Amino acid sequence: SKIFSTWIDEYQEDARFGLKGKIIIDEESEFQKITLIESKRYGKALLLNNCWMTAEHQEKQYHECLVHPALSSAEKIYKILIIGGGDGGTARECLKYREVQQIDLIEIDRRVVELSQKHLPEIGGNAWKDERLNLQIANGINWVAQSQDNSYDVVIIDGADPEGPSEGLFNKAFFEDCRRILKDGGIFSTQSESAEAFHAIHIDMVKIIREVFDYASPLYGNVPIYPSGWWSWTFASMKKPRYLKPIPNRVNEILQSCEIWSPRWQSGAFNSIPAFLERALNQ
Ligand code: PUT
Repeated sequence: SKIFSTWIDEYQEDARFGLKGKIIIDEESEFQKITLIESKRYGKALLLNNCWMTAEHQEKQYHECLVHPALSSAEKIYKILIIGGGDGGTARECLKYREVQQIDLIEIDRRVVELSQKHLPEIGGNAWKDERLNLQIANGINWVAQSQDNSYDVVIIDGADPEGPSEGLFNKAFFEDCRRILKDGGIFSTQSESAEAFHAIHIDMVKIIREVFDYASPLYGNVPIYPSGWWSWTFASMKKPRYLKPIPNRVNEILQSCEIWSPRWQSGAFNSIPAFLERALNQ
């Protein structure tokens, strides 16, 4: 019988964000502490180094928002790079588009993939069996550094928070390499933390991405288990803010399968920037 009696919390400066549940897995991988829990409210959920990563019944809030503003709008979407994303949810959303021919999914921690495939199979869904998916267990920063110029149509950074193996996914040198490997007409997408719980990190990130790309815009949405529940993703491109204009054929292809994302939602989310954030980003 299931007894959801333990509080599992992510602790952040004077606040904690938690679920009642039961711990299924608690182990140290080569890279980090991995915890899997089962909760009544959001189903099974994954934490890395005690920070919430994903949960069965609210992962769409995160994955749809990270993927669709980029894939619905990039000039081409033949070849996609995902750094991180070992739970498979980002790949699953990308594979909804028939135009996608190849996804290189570079996850540093083999155990994240193995445990997600076993305990969170619905998140990756059919992605794990899709021939278009090239899963590599490797260091994403090295992968980007070693990739040729102009080699990807979309680059998606689906890392954890800026500590442990994900720390190097938040700096200018890395973003510059991402721009270098992006094709003309391509779109860069990254999770960019909470504008409330990790205010300084979020603002710095958006500002640095704006220094690297011609255009970059944060998009705000909700992921209830993450600190503050208010999350952000940042999209960037060269020459024009290409991520603001979903292509109608692609929209028609995916719209019915989305729980959160739609062109209307996206437009609101890009525009719902609170005044204090707009000021902070413009300083
Ligand atoms: N890729 C998941 C982001 C995690 C935020 N805590």
